[in-house]
Amino acid sequence: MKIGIICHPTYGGSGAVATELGKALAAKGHTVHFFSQSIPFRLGTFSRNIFYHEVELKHYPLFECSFYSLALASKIAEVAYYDKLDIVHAHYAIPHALSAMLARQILEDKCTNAKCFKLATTLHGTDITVVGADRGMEDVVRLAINKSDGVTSVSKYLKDETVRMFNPKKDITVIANFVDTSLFFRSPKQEIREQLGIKSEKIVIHISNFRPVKCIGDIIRIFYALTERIEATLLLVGDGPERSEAEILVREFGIADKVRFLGKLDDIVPLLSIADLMLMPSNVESFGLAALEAMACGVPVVATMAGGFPEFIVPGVNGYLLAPGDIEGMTEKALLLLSDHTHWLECSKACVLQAKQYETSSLVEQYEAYYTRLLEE
Ligand code: GMT
Repeated sequence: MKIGIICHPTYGGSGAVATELGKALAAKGHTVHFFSQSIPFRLGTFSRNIFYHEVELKHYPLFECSFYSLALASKIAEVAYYDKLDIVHAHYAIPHALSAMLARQILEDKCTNAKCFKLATTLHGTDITVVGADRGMEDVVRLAINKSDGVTSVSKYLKDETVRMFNPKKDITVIANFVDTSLFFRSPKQEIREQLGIKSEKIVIHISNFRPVKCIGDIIRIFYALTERIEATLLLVGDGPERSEAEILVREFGIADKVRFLGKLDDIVPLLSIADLMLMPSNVESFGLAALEAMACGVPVVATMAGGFPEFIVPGVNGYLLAPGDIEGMTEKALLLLSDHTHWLECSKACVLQAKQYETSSLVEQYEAYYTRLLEE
């Protein structure tokens, strides 16, 4: 198949899933064209089957905006026409699905096949729960959903939310996030601890784009409570709007020497491999890819009951789930995992087993079957 993938290039789950999907499809012999504003952060490879089309932003003096969606539509139309794309797969409903719709209209008179390409849209979460919930954006998100030939969501939770909020015309297929366990596995290296200046203390980790939904303040509060009982270091990987607030809180609590802001690192396996616990106190999380990747590396996760977490985190077996904002509850479960090594070991093994249920190869097969269905319709 010839597949176009539109994704956000920035540090975040939807870009990661789209890019890993495209790489896996290319490895299976499909031709994959990526469309993005800049090179997706996980692409980092080249192959005869992978093409990358940077969408160039035009700045005109008269306008304050840069018309990304329009430039993207022109680019998709051009590539779809000349490279004869079968499928265009938009990751994140807006603006990506809308740009693909426009590309189809551009091609209307040129294509022998009325639709040129089939449009698949994957809903990742905040396109529905945050942007879609904004009354000013609701109708365009609904249009993006209803005009796609097929819509998938990354969890059952997100499917239910989408049905509740938008009552879409077509059924939504759930295809979960995935992890490549041949790359994400526990392989602890002493030198990583040494490089970070960490001795024998426990390591707590969080990875995200520090958006308000991630509740970074709660992570600092939980970690502060932990340090009153045990020796620990907190590794914060990623960056984003809540970073400054987090730093202020860390200073106020007097724990700056125990908290490391590491920035947007691509290679997270070495850090996950030395981590004892991941904290994910999000108040909205459609799936939680970072948690799945941590589990593949044997790291139990203390998360919230929000969104998709309950679909793969089983309390007491491979992690714990508490209500959003329940700092005390999350601290207590974190302490339980960090102070009872036998329990930690059992959870860690269960995490690895659970992650194998979300192996890249099997989820990529689901996407291939999905594309085939769309093409046959
Ligand atoms: O918030 C993020 O981590 C980024 C966000 C995105 O839109 O890129 O991630 C969303 O998509 C991921 C991949 O499907 C999911 O694993 C995340 O749970 C989801 N984030 C939220 O729902 C907040």
